Amino acid sequence: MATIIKAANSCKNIPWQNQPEGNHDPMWRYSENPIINRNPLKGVARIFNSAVVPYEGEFIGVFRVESNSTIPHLRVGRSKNGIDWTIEEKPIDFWSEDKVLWNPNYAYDPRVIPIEDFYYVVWCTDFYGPTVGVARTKDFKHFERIENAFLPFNRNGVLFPRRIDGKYKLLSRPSDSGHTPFGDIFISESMDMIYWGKHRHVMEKGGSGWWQNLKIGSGPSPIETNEGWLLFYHGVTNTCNGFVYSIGCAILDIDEPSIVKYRSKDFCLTPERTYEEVGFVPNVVFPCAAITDADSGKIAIYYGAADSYVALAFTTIDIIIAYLKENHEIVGKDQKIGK
Ligand code: BMA
Repeated sequence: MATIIKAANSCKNIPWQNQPEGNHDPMWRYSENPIINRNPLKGVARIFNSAVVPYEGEFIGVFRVESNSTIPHLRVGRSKNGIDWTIEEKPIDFWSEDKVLWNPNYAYDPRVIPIEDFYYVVWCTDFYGPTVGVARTKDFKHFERIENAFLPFNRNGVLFPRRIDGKYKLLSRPSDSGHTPFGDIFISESMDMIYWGKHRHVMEKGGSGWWQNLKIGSGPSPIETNEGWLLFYHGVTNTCNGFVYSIGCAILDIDEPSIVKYRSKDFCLTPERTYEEVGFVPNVVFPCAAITDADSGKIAIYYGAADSYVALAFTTIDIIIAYLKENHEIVGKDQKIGK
């Protein structure tokens, strides 16, 4: 049975390059990477780990920006083709429900997820240490911040693009307050995006390979397919030279996503290009967004490279699912509802 991406996720003008001749990798890079270079704006040192969605026939995104202070904040960016970006001059202002400015002290690793009438932004925010911040917008001009999803410390909050059994679902990776040397992916649910509970374990670090033996964290919002939810995630290993971040993928059960159906034994993409291996933090590929075209099965993945650049990689639903099934392994209790 061919794998089908659900039709809701159709972007006809998805940024795209065919798989290069002779390339048999599960993902291939855009030949003109990185798409956002260093010092892209006055006073901005780096933009990376950013989230992009199709919007009104073009593209819009929330970008992780580090100005010369090196404190990360979020800005809106716009693009006609998903490749050439204009980033706003100012950080996003977040407003509370009662219209008071409620800006985070720092903000990083955003994901943007359209659900029903809103685009939700989830990011790592400061709340006496890192946790998952949540806001929503309709027009990318006014952002209403709602309650933080969790107590500290937590990161890599990623919403599913629709309710499951009537509930919003949020993946996260409980952590410590620093450069966490551990971490599994968990899932929580909510009726209202405010109160989160019924927490379950989804996936643990580890496996037979080393690339994901230290910690793992969700990447883009899961993609709905007839096989289940396709989740791209980052897997981290520790080396003499520090952490190395690679990209892996998994399929989660469509109705009970705490159950992992398939999980890649080997990475899909690992730092190999200079812009991934050399930068503010070397050896990092960190996916935050995926755009899909249901008709053609094309998938474009936006990832941060070396905490310095935004880069783009491609795959198709057939190629990634074939890779996943050939390279599948069960780790620990991944196939159980993680109670
Ligand atoms: C993680 C996050 C990411 C970053 C990665 C590598 O803890 O902070 O934003 O890309 O470390 O530095």
